[in-house]
Parts: sequence; structure tokens; C-alpha cells
Amino acid sequence: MRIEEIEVVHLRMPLRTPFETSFGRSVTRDCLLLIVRAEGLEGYGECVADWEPGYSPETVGTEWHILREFILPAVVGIEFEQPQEFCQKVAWIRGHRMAKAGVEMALWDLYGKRHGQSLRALLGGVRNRVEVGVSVGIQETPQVLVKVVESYLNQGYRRIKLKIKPGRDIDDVLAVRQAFPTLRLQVDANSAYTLEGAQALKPLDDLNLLLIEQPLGEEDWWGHRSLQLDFRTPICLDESILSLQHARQALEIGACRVINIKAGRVGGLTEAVAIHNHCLSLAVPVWCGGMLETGVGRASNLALASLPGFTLPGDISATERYYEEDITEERFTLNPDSTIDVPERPGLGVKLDQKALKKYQVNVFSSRDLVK
Ligand code: OSB
Ligand code: MG
Repeated sequence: MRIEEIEVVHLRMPLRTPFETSFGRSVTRDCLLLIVRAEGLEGYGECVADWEPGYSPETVGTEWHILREFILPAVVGIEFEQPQEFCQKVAWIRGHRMAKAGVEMALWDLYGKRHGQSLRALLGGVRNRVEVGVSVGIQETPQVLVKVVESYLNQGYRRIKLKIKPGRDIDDVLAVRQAFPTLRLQVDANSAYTLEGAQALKPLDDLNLLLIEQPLGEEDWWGHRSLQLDFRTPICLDESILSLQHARQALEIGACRVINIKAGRVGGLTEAVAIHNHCLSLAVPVWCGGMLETGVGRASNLALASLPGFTLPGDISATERYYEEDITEERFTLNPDSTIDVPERPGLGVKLDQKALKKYQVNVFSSRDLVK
């Protein structure tokens, strides 16, 4: 398959409700949509880098630059059979995993459409619906938080993740735990604590949480090891795991007992599956994280989460939890058993809503505009 053109579309999508984490508050979500054209087919991908470098040093701006100057010139006009060949082609480019993952996703979509197979089938997924939960942002007060959680439970979600930060941790989690004693509950600090500061989290160890996600800085694998030795609750790493090598070594030193897998963070679905396979071989549970994706990235997350080792519910909520209007014609809905169906059609199994695309488009460039 010869890649004829790649289009990069910068989108700014209004969130239905503001999303607050330890690193900031968002009212809109930016991302880059990748459209790869080959042999009369189109493949779609989503680069999940955000506008601001609060979660990752990779942003819409840095990934736009890397795509335009390095990734697109390296792959347009090239013959590809498997999406994995793309990873080798761009391996010399350091970092910028989210940009690579966006293009790789589009190549998987193309590959699936070409061969009439769903992404789930291509990746080796074993489920046609996956268990999901909601990631709930920091609210005004613990009382408001309990109300927000209750509204999600009323919608049918059976697992809740609470965002925490220093000063907004124990009281919030305790309030939710007291209101819902048997709820499957977990927390995410997005790197907000120091090892010393994380001592304040000790009371969480008695609240029967599924896991504590990324309490310390992303480079503090050894600090997470100390914390895991001190806590009964499993520590889960998100920001700290950028590759299979990180996953291997983190587990080897005991820095965590669970891993949150996001294809964007680790450079694509190929690496994400490799991390899954490694964890499965060690019986380490994994789950699929989210980045407030559009329908394109959500379809990819659902396919990934259908693999056998994804035994914990993912941060993959229904479309309406995020966006009033999405850029895909498909809207994902929650089943009564807190699952979402995995798309069955070839590739990602989604169609773009051109009207919505135009509405949320901030900027666009095509490989055709590049100077040869
Ligand atoms: O840390 O998991 C995270 C959203 C943006 C950036 C980082 C994270 C998140 C979420 C939301 O928790 C998950 C979702 O898409 O629902
Ligand atoms: Mg996280």
C-alpha cells in the first residue's frame, strides 16, 4: 500500500463539563486528527497530545512540528504492508510518541479496511464489549463530588476514578467511599506528590481502592517502589511508562502492580500490545487509560481493551460524557452492565462527520503542501 497523502487537522472540541486534574482545568480538548490516503481508502488516527504540557511534554504544537517536518516526509510516498513497518521507519525520531501513535493508528485503520478486518480482530481482541468506568475531575467540594459520582452511577457506570491532588485527596475520597461503600473506586494523582508528601495518602490504604495511579513524578520509578513497599493498595503507573522497556523494569523493581496502557503515551498500538503481552505473561493486570479522545481514539481504545489481559475497567466512557457533538458519526453508548461495545466494522469502524469536523477545525495541513 503506497501512502499518497497525509492530512493533519488540529481540532478544538468543547467539553460538556470542565475537567480538572492536579495539573489544571480544561474546558476544551485539542487534538490532531490524522487522515492517511492510499489506494482510494482513508485511514483515521488521533494524536492525543493536549494543548498544554501539563500531562506530557508532548503538545499539539510540538507534535504538529514533528509531524510536518519529520514524520510525514519520512512516510509519504512509501510502500507499507504492516503498520509495524512504520514504527521502524520513524524509530530514529526521538520521543514524540503521541505523534507517531496518531499516524500508526491511521495505518491500522487503513490496513483493516484493506483486509476487511476490524482492529479488534487484528490486535487479537477476545471480547466484543469491554468493561468501562468514568474518570471524575476535581470538583468544588467533596459534597459536589459525591453528587457528580452519584449521577454517573445512575447512568450505569460501575467503576469510578477520582482525580486527586495535595489538599484535595483524603476528604474527597472518604466522602465518596462513605456514600458508596462497595463501589469499585480508584484514584489518580497525575504525578502531583513527592515521596514525603505522599505520606498524606496513607489513610487511602484503608479505603479498599482498586489502585492508586501515578502518585509521584513520572521519572520517579524508585520512589514508586518505596511507596509500593509501604502501601497494600496496588500502585498503578501511567505517565512513568513510555515503553515496553519501562514496563519491564518498573515491574522488575516493584515500582507498581498494575499498568495503565495508553497507546498514545507509548508510541502506538504495536507497543501497547507488547506491554499488554508482557504483563499478561506475568499475570499483572492492565487497563486502558483515556485522553478524552474523540470517537476516533475511542474506537481504538475499545479495540485495545478487548485484549485478554485488560482485566480492569478502562477510562473509556460514553461519548456523551465528553462531547455534545463528536467528529464521528458513531456515538458510543453505555450498556446497562457498564460496558461499551467494541466496533465490529473493518479498521476502527468509524466514519467522520464532515460538518462537525469543519466546525471544530482550527488549522490543517497536508503532505501535499510540503516543499519537496
Ligand atoms: O491521567 O488518565 C489520565 C485525561 C487526560 C490526561 C490524562 C488523564 C486523563 C483522564 C481521563 O483521566 C480519562 C478519559 O479519557 O476518560
Ligand atoms: Mg492517569
